[in-house]
Amino acid sequence: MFDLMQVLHAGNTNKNAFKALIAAEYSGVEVKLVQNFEMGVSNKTPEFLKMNPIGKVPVLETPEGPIFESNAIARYVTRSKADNPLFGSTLIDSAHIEQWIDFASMEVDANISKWLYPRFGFSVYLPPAEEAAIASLKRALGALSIHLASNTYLVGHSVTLADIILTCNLYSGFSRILTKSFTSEFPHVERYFWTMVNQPNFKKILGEVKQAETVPPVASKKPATQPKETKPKAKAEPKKEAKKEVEKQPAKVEAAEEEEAPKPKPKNPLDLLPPSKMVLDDWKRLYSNTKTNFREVAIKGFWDMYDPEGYSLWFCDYKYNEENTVSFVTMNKVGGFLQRMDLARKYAFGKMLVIGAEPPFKVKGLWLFRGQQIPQFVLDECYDMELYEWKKVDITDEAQKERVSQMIEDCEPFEGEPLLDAKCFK
Ligand SMILES: N[C@@H](CCC(=O)N[C@@H](CS)C(=O)NCC(=O)O)C(=O)O
Repeated sequence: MFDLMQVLHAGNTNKNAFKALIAAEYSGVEVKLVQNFEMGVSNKTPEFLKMNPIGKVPVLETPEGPIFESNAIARYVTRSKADNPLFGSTLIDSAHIEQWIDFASMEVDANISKWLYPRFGFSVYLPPAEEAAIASLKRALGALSIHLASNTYLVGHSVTLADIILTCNLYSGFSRILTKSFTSEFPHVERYFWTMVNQPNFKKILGEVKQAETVPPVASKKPATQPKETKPKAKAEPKKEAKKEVEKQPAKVEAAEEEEAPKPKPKNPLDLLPPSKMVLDDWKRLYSNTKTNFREVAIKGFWDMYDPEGYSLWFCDYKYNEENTVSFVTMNKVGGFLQRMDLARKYAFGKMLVIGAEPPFKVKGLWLFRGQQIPQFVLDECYDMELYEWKKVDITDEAQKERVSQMIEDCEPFEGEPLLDAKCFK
């Protein structure tokens, strides 16, 4: 066991650095985070580049020499304590711990980063690449959720290094892009994540964790750069060992790797519209809770609640149905669209139908939006919008009204054809 000091170079919001700091808490190993680390400055000095020639953080300075790559650092910190249970006690447990560490890095972290960083403007934003990243992330979280349905921890019956690394990766996602509507598909992952971040050793480093409420909009076109860390802010804790050159700082929960402190959000123009008697959440609740007599209860309720002054209804029709030759690809495409509409959750309700018994499948939808127009921020932020023809519903036309009702209730056959899928945005 090495008692000598280990010094971690990184900003105090870096989730990769948190891995080692949390492992240190569990292991009773002393790791100090350097003070006043400045991203882009501290990691570009000749001294730093001697420790890590690629100039990235974190780097751990140890009495035996420097180490880079956060997983390697976390392993070293963990191994600093002999027979550390964080590494498991049998060969197979250790192998499983390594397995989940690789899974956390390659399947979870990599896909969260591919989704998040282009949105922050750190790399090029390409919608199909985003769709692929989300699909891969869902696949990973689906598998993880199955494992966690019957396991409290990834391996064995207590926290291991695999839990620490996975939780830090999930933390990056939950706090910045994985909204509740996204994570609710993976209930066991949710339960696991909140259990982990509330363990005292995690909480000490991560602080109070808050789930992202919206998917960050795509940043205005910026030249693609590497993610930057927030410049450390003034310390929130009084110094305990004032004379020490380096000192442990409380980890901040603010968006790690963002370039600037977030600016106050401008109000959404839809919040400035005259109040409406229709309460969107009431409708969504009625929709979700109606299990029988849907026509008499939910559809009737919808028309009773509908406020044509405060809201508008829209039909949409996919422009490229001839491309919809593979059922699951078509369904995934619609799923991706709904995912990207997350930013409009407070202002919209939607139904999307995939129609037909044979390919090519038709995709048609119905949307309810706050206001009389399709909200501009939706047109700006959600690229799928332009893949559809949009037509405002004329509710004085009974046929159109009936079509609205049929779409809400997934009426089958719809326009003479069976439904392959019906998805709801609520
Ligand atoms: N795989 C590396 C990732 C390191 C990394 O990408 N670090 C980012 C901050 S999270 C960085 O230092 N970026 C600065 C740069 O690219 O110059 C690890 O886990 O340590």
